Amino acid sequence: MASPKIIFYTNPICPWAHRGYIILKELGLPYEEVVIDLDTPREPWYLEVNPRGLVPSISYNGQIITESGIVARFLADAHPSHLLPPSGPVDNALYRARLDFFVDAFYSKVVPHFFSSLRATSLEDREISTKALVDAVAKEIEPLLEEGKGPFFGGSEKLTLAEVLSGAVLLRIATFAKPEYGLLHSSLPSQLEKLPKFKRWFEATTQHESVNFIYNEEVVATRTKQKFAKV
Ligand SMILES: N[C@@H](CCC(=O)N[C@@H](CS)C(=O)NCC(=O)O)C(=O)O
Repeated sequence: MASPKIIFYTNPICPWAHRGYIILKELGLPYEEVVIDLDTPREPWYLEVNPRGLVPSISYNGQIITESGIVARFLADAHPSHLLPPSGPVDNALYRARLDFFVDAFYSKVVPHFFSSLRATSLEDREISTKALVDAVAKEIEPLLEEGKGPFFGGSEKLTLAEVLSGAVLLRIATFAKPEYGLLHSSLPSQLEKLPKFKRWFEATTQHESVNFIYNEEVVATRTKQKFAKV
């Protein structure tokens, strides 16, 4: 198949746009990058691309697709690869349902505690949300990961759509817990390390080049600090 013409409207500091960088790199698709300034009101031309004014969006052979999860799923479906099997037969459909459930568990059960922890204004509150985050990983994520096979979702040796969708948050957890940034409780990494399957998944994902090639932790941490200081 000839390469599609892809324009990627993005901003590298945005965790949702980060999903787009990961999947485009992993699929080896060429694209034109258009960085949208998030500090100023969106220009009218961009509101025509995405009336919500958010990044990411893509233009794929002239068709606009918005919302990071939908963009990622579309690209994975349009370009079959190790990231996601086609939807049939039933075993594939079942695998996709399991992957969707895993990503849902991560975002609905774990990530809210990550945000509570960032917003905590006292050490006590931060400790409470840190414990809640670790407990949620133990209850919701650890049992869904495979042992003894590849480190990625479903025991895959290669990256999957699950890591495309969660890698940006995993990188931020690793960064924000560093003492120099102090955005999360410094005991978080050592607590998470006690969960062996999560630890392996976390390390393999955050060390994967397609996940981290765009990530500038200093810029992201500084910006996040400013944002939460304002809040
Ligand atoms: N649900 C959207 C969220 C995207 C989003 O919130 N993007 C932020 C940057 S990280 C944005 O464009 N903000 C611009 C604004 O709110 O004005 C997605 O997954 O694509």
